Amino acid sequence: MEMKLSVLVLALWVPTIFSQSDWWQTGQFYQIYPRSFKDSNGDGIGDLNGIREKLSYLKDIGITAVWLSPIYKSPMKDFGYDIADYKDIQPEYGTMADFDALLKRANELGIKLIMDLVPDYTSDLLDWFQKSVNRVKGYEDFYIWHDGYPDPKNSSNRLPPNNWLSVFRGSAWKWNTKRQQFYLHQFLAEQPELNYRNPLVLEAMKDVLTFWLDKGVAGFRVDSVPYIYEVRPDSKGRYPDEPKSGSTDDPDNFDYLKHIFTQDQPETIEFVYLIRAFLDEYKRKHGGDTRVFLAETYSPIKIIMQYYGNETHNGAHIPFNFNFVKRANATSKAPDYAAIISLWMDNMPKQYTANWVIGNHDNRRVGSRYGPGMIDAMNMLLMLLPGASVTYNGEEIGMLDVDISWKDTVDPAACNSNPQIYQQFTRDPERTPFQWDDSKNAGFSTGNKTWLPIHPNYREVNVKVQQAAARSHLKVFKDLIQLRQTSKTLQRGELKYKALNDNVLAVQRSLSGSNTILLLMNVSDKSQTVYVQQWSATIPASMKVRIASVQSKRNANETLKVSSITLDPYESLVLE
Ligand SMILES: *[C@@H]1O[C@H](CO)[C@@H](O)[C@H](O)[C@H]1NC(C)=O
Ligand SMILES: *[C@@H]1O[C@H](CO)[C@@H](O)[C@H](O)[C@H]1NC(C)=O
Ligand SMILES: *[C@@H]1O[C@H](CO)[C@@H](O)[C@H](O)[C@H]1NC(C)=O
Ligand SMILES: *[C@@H]1O[C@H](CO)[C@@H](O)[C@H](O)[C@H]1NC(C)=O
Ligand SMILES: *[C@@H]1O[C@H](CO)[C@@H](O)[C@H](O)[C@H]1NC(C)=O
Ligand SMILES: CC(=O)N[C@H]1CO[C@H](CO)[C@@H](O)[C@@H]1O
Repeated sequence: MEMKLSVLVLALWVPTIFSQSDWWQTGQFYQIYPRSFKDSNGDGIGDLNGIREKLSYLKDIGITAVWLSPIYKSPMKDFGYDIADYKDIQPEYGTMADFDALLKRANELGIKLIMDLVPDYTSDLLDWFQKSVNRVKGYEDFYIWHDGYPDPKNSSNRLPPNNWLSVFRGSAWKWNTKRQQFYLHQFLAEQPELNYRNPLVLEAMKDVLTFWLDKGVAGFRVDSVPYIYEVRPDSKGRYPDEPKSGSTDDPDNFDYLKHIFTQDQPETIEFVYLIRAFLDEYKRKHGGDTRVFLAETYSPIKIIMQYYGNETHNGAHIPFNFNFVKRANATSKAPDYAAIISLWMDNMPKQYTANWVIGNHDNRRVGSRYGPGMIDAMNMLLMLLPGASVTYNGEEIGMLDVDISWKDTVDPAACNSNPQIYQQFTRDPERTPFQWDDSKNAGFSTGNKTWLPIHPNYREVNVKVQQAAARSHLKVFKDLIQLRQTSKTLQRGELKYKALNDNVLAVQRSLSGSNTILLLMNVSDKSQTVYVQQWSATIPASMKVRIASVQSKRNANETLKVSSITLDPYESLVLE
């Protein structure tokens, strides 16, 4: 009897203990692409003062934390992912004083600011590389250098060390005439790979982390994580070739090879644990909130789970879950969505926090990828699933891709190809300027030219219009965040989900003592009736509409008999 009582007490206590979730676990993360967010000085390029001006908008819609794509000094060969000074600001974006003012304003509003750290490679203009080229003592092995091999057909030529390819096409090795060696670049030739087998490189990167942590940033989104290490060369200094993938005949295409020696090496997992330990140690020493670690990785699920941590080591708080981005599109059916949810939830050990990403600066916009009818549905899914949500700027108003001609194309991933195939590679369409209002340049810039064209739909699709409209994507988005922030069920309730048929996905969140929340989304263009209680007996007989997609004829607070619900094409409903 006594025994039973203590079990009962424990059972009552456990949920309260577990309910102490850290700030990031149920947070709404928002990615700003600084070049396209808001231009404050009319040069057609977004900047830090522009971001500062718009922070109150982000506060108003309920954003917890903002991560900024790189703003460091850069020759902009890859729009900032080629860093020429890790401790300075790109002049087009402003000054360090502007950054400090931005951070101060963010702190006032209670929005966390997260920097994009690019640790895998640097710009070739960074002094580390210049010193390495010149074999300055201490920098000789900062990068990955190799003699290559004599060319039997041409005595004045040398052949690269092996067949490895650059993500941006062609050989990943480039001959440096000054040093008379090849260096490795997995991205642009102007982005040489750092050599983490040299412990000084990790120390240099920790120094960068400390610089920004001391300023007060809330953490880092770490770029290109899988590429940090390459396989160790053999005793003769040889790097092995990678095998062909069989997925394309184009030998310059990165997908031509299987990247077994250049991605997700065991040392890369260890690197992630070291960075996490460094951030945890910083918090122990300096106090304050958890400094978060968001990791960019498109790796196989088993590897991503290792990036979370192992039995003894913690890794990234948020190893990005890109499965909605990579595995779903306009042709996906409800069972495909259910499978994507399972893929994460069934593989993730229970002690970790899930996260969901539906868009970013490297992938097609949600409305262009799934079709405009799915914009609200995808935001609902993002906000109702357990864990952190990650939104790319513009997805809250349903911005669409812009068709960009070869002439106007600026993304190196596309410029390195040709006019026939560039559209496969270009990332410009999802990077166009943010649409604030219906004035010149969508309110993004007062200049005469913007760095990428504005979407012609900007008069209808913009923040101002959607704030004024009775129903809009922005209102749905804001209502969803408000629900996340106030609903205990969404913060820590159980998750249940099912494809009720080929076209309707149901997601149920429930917590004893708190309202049940149900998402129904029709992913197709026809209407149909579903019987959700046949699926889940814990769904109440009648529920209130909390949030309805813009296509819906239903109104908030309308009561629905749940025994049978007919959804219009693409209609999505959040019921409570
Ligand atoms: C031999 O290699 C050098 C250096 O790469 C190159 O400039 C030259 O054109 C090559 N000669 C022939 C005949 O291919
Ligand atoms: C966890 O990772 C650390 C660091 O890489 C490693 O030393 C340790 O063996 C791993 N533990 C397990 C159980 O795999
Ligand atoms: C859409 O996604 C499915 C897998 O869900 C895939 O087989 C198909 O190739 C994708 N289509 C496009 C156009 O990307
Ligand atoms: C923009 O164009 C107008 C009209 O052509 C011109 O007067 C003005 O000087 C231009 N502004 C800039 C910043 O180039
Ligand atoms: C729905 O009900 C809530 C609370 O009862 C109220 O605050 C809200 O204004 C209502 N919404 C609509 C659209 O009627
Ligand atoms: C709810 C639902 O699935 N409704 C319809 C959605 O569209 C599909 C196919 O286009 C219909 O078959 C469903 O009945």
